Amino acid sequence: HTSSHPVPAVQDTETPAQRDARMAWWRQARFGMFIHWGLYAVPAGNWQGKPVDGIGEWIMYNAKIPVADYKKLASQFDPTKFDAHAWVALAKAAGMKYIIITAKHHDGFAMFDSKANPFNIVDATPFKRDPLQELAVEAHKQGIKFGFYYSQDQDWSAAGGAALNMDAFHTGHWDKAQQGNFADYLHTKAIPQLKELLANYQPAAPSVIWFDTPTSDMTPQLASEIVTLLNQHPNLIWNNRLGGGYQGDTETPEQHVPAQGYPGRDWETCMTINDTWGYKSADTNFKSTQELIRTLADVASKGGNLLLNVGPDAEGVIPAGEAERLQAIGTWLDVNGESIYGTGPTPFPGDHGKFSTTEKTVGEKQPKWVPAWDWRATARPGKIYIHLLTWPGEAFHLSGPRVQIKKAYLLADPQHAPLKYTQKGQVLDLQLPGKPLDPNDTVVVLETT
Ligand code: FHN
Repeated sequence: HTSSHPVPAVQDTETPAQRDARMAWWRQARFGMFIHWGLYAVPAGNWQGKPVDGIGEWIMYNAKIPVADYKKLASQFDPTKFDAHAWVALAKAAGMKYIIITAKHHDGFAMFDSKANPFNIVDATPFKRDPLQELAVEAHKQGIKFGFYYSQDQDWSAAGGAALNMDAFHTGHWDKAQQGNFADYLHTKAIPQLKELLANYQPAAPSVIWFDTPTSDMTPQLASEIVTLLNQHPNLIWNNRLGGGYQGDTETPEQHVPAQGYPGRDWETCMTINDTWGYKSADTNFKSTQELIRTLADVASKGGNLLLNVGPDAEGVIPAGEAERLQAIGTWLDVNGESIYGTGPTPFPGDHGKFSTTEKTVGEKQPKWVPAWDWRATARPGKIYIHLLTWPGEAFHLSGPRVQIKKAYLLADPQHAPLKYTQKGQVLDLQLPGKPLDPNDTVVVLETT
């Protein structure tokens, strides 16, 4: 194996078969829960009585809150309504197969019991509990995978922690307390905390470390020190946001579904339900259940996973607008999960959308691929699933199947009554009922064996 990395990572040294085995559960999963929860839930988007523009977990940066003032928020953080069992049960009811929670976001506050740094939920708040421990144990009990998001690079409350220089008018830092040496920060905070996260949650050890987001401070040499640690946990999956030239396991498009997915790479779209990751009391701009189900079908049709975010509040409650939508997605998946979990991408290449530069979404500024909600396909050996996202009427015309269709039926029809169709060459004409069984996504199964 050849690798230009100072320390080869698991992806550099494993065989394709070993990789397939390591990624197997993740590729089956298709749908996970992202949780952005931290001190920023206390101000909830407001500072000194005024709303602060931007995403909730960036309030420290956007309002240029001095480190000492931000740290004072910890004394007000007492999420007594937090219920690990209920959160994991909600993820399961939604049909999600894994949970990734912010162990430490860019603000530098650790949501776990950390001996490496006192700015953490056990030492600095009246709550004194480790919610990540409780969640890890519950996830293990309820049989769902669990992982940690960790902001290894940006840390706005530690001396030497990086901050992005977002534009010409701001330097990366706004408080003298942030000045320091990045390598020192890494050696005294980030790496020791990553060690804690990897070691202290037995038997519910994390399955994923979700890094976010490298700056130029993360040199290949520094990143390789983290890789040395990751290499001690051979089953771990980690994303492409470590930095230092490491590609990791997964591509991580944010707030959009890529036009063609990433053929040959594992990938996962992360997305908010409203317009913020961390809780903002004023943001109730929730996407519809229909849009979320369509997005899941879109992602699956390109062979990816959807990591859908919730932003619990400072009491430890997942906003009702988010929980309700998750329940509704779960209801759809109860009937239609076969067309999502463990499926492969569409056998019918072609575009279902267009690029737009005007689309405004959180986090990214590049042109976005804007989906058309016509139909999508997913597949597994012997079966093709046609996801009808907009009802085509009583006739559906499909160009493309290269194999003889043996039977067609609606997945949501408990009888699986056969649908009439004609197939001539690579053209299939399907007769459908006048109305969809489910306006969100009615799935037609085409059996090919
Ligand atoms: O800056 C963060 C943001 O707050 C959020 O955590 C997202 C989630 O993918 N990641 C970063 C931006 O890429």
